[in-house]
Amino acid sequence: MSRLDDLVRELSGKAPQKGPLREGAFDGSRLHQRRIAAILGIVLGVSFTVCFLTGMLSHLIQYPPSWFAWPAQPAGLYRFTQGLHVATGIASIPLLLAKLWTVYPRLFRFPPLTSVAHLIERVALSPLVAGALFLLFSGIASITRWNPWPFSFPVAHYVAAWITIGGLIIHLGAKASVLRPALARAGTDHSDPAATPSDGLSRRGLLAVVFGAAGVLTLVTIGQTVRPLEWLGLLAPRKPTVGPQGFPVNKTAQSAGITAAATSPDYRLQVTGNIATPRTFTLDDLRAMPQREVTLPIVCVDGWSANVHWRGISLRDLLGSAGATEGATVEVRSLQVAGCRYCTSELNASHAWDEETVLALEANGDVLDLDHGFPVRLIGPNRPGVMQTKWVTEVVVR
Ligand SMILES: Nc1nc2c(c(=O)[nH]1)N[C@H]1C(S)=C(S)[C@@H](COP(=O)(O)O)O[C@H]1N2
Ligand SMILES: [Mo]
Repeated sequence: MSRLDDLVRELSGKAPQKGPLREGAFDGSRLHQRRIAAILGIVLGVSFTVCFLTGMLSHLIQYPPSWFAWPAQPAGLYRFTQGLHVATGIASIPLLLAKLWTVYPRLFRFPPLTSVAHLIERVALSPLVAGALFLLFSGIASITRWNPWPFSFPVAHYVAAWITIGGLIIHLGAKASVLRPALARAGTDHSDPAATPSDGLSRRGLLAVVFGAAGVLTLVTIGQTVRPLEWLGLLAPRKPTVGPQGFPVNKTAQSAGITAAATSPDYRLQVTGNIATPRTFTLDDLRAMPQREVTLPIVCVDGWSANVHWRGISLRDLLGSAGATEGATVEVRSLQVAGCRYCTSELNASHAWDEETVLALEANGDVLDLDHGFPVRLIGPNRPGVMQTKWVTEVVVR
């Protein structure tokens, strides 16, 4: 190993006398200092890990493997975890930028490589830095509904998350031994001479600015899911009370191409699949059935949520009266056939049979707006918005 290490050092050549690689090029700044890098690293590591875990959870809920079943209760859990996902992602932006700025002089250190272990550590930085930048950038693009890429956002975001967390684990392994000294002995770093100029931003000042920025960004966006802070949501992509019937619309009936089918007198709701006899209902049939009222939020994966009072047919009652076996899983299908990412959704047994899962005909006291899924939309507790299918026309029992 030491031969290899010698070779790596040899390849680095001689120390240059000029430019950022010369010795002491960054010695004048106390802000490019280990302690700052370590503190920012810890806070960023925590926010990234929370963001990663909540993101993986959201992925599991939307694409459940056989061993995973997300429960329908507690009803508001997904609202919390997804709010946290988007909030930690947003707060990570100033943290990441500050961290990169604090450590960038290290790219210019001489010799660039000192050992094989150092080489591996350096190489692992590229997936970490590139992955983190991509995750935050694509995430922000997505919640502001800007989709310029030729690839699928959820797939790319998911793959990048694994690459980034891999890079983070290697980085933590490499830095574990220097973390404690960096935190404990402020001022021993060679790039932190005692004789730093007394003007300019202090270390504490830098941290205050960075954490302050993260805090302010959180405050002016979190109102999209935390109702009491809605008035503060200057930069929130969505105002949860703005839209027909007092809540937002992502996909309009027109853009889904279902206006004619949804408003036609020929509209039917069918119950099919694993039941003795398939059943068909007109809208009048549905209105004549016993109605259930629930207050449940729409929780968009984009991080906004809106409380709505719904009224409609209990899915559980409908399944029961159609003779479905209790515990059967269900797929609901929309009238929408174009641009279909969310034209169907699966309900596991917990969601299909939960007391609060409803095929809604009304929202906030009025017949459903066409843009909210008229004549019938699915609404269930503890589900991502993407799984709350609008313009439902078929319930398939599995
Ligand atoms: N058929 C259909 N249902 C759908 C969608 C859709 O595009 N098509 N969008 C989903 C999304 S992303 C959310 S957040 C909820 C609420 O979306 P809305 O704001 O468009 O009503 O409905 C869901 N149901
Ligand atoms: Mo959504």
